[in-house]
Amino acid sequence: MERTLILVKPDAMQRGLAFEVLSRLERRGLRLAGLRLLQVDEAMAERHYGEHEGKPFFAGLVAYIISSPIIAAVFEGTNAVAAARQTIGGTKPTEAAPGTIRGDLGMEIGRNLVHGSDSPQSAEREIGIFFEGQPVLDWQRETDRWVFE
Ligand code: IDP
Ligand code: MG
Repeated sequence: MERTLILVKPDAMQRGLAFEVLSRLERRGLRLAGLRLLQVDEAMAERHYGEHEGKPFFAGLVAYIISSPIIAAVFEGTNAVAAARQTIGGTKPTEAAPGTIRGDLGMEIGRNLVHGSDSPQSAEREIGIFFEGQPVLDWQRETDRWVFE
């Protein structure tokens, strides 16, 4: 089944919203397959956000993501990447739809609470960064047939 990499970013950690973020994704129907609390270092941040290197916000983005511990999670399900990004909402919280994590809980693009992979290929790359040598489980829930057709 498709997997996506979710990060609960430092602002959500600091604001006590970590499980609010994870809970919304879990309640959507996505199945948790991996979970870690970790401190990202600069090298890991630059690897994860490599596509944004050279952009004016890159230094601030790296500083933000290493500014406190974060939670990395792997969620899976049918179209997990698209489902998670829909629940997360648009990058800019003031333009994100109400009912989304960013639309309900965020104010600024540089404090937008959560990361979700943008494609299955990105998910695979990002899971490799955050779960290298760490367990990601294959399991079934009794309720899966009520969520996935
Ligand atoms: P995404 O997180 O919705 O996929 P991306 O365009 O991949 O958005 O950007 C990655 C992250 O970089 C965003 O979530 C946000 O934290 C930060 N970011 C993107 N654009 C800006 C900007 O213009 N100013 C400040 N931070 C930005
Ligand atoms: Mg992105």
